[in-house]
Amino acid sequence: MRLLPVAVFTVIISCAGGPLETNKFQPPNIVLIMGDDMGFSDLGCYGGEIRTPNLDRLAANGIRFTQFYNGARCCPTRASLLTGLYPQQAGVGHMMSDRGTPAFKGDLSNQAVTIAEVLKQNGYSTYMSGKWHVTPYVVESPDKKNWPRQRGFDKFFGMISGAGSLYDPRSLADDNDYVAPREGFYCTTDFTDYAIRCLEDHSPDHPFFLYLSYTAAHWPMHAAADQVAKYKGHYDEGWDVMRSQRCQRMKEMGLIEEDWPLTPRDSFVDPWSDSVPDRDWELANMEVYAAMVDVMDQEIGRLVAVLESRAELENTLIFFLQDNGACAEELNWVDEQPFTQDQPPMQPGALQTEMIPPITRDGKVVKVMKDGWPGPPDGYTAYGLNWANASNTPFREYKHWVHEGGIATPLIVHWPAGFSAKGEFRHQPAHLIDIMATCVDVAQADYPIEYFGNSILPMEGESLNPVFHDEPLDREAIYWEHEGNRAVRMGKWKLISKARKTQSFVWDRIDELDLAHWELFDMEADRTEMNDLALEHPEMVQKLANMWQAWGKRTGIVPRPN
Ligand SMILES: [Ca+2]
Repeated sequence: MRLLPVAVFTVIISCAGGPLETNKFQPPNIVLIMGDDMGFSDLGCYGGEIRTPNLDRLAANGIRFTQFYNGARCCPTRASLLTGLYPQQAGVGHMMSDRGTPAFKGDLSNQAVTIAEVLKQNGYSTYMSGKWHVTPYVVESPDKKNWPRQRGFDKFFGMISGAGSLYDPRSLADDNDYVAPREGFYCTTDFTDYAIRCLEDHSPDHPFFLYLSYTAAHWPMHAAADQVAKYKGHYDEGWDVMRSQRCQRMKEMGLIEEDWPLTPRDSFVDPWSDSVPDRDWELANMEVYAAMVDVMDQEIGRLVAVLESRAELENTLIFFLQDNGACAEELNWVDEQPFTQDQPPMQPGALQTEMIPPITRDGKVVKVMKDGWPGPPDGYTAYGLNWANASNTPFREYKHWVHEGGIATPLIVHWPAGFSAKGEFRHQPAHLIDIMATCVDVAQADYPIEYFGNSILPMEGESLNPVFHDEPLDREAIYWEHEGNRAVRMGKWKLISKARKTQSFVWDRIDELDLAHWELFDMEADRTEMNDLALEHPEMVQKLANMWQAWGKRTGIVPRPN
């Protein structure tokens, strides 16, 4: 375990023989902040045109990872992030339904511990605000064994489930009880308010861990009109211009290489023109999306200001990341809404249990996608594939897939007392599993072999602390599986197989080593995954596919349940 010279404070204690100098390790506070369903290049400090001065400031005074990876979707990412295991080892290989094997139980495994459980045992106070989404959402008499309070958090306010209205989210809970939102509730603001209250009530005689998990900028596109107004007209030149401008900025920043080609516009996206179908509705979606990210950044600024005012910013390790790539979902699976006319307002205190509320709290019918308008509570829209393609510049594919557009995320790390680098990039590939290992390392914490009688799987990740100091990361490979999409990254090589939807996925065939369906990319020469080298390097395909298969068996993914 590395000792951090800058985080070691000298104290003098008295003893019989006179003053004795000794070193007292001061573990850092840890703040882990995550955005939801965002593209790789949305933030200003990752090439985006959305105004994110607070995250940009953390990046300028810290480091940015250029090849950090998540788990392609909300729940697997959260399970992996919280436990330092691959999602399947933590019991959340897919969503929150039980598919019959431990890897796909859809509920956090008792062979996993959360970062909060580990740090709490090592003297930290542990707070969580925001989206949980690693246990099933049950309305009546839920089993709460995997709610945050039972998984290591001293305090919790947020959503047990995944998506919902940002004004009236379903499954909102305060500690162990479902609650209704206050008047004027908005997820991003209220989650931050709660996090700030935790910090203000925290006694500084010991460190804290805060997990702040926003639902911005997951659909629906919800933001206040005054925030959206700031982006009015900003996207009138359309998604093609947005893509080329982002790509250019990323190259100028040194975030991506000059010779990596921008991926072509997704074949399902129309070239932008003023006569593109539903032009104004499309533009309004992107304006609201930008406002959602902007508001999140403002709220992060508010939290950082509290740390600063309490003189805690210096020795607080802050992470910011996103849970999956931009989301191309267009809600085309949504049934018709039950009401066509406005209804009486909901009773104060009535719980919201619907992902898409049929009415707003004041009784207006909630209208979905093109029946509605982005922004206010009675609209329930997604920005869809058109803008997701631009949001993920320069990559291809989206949330769900394990191409770079699905799994590449910014990772901003800020910790003035921990490392001296300012504004630098780190190009080492790293993954969610490394966050637990990093927390254990910098807190000099013990990671349990056994927890409340259950044997605990060893951590899968590596501490990123050496990378903070620009030292290499020692690892063999990183692996993914989501909905039958498979990938492995070893050094510069990345092998990918996309699940074939025409064959009702490949659940029953995942044991086959099907060379024809693998793509191989040299990520140093071609991070945008444009030049498939599988036929040129069949031996590398075989090697990596064998590694993936061994990993799949070790983690319980293979054989795949029906
Ligand atoms: Ca997500």
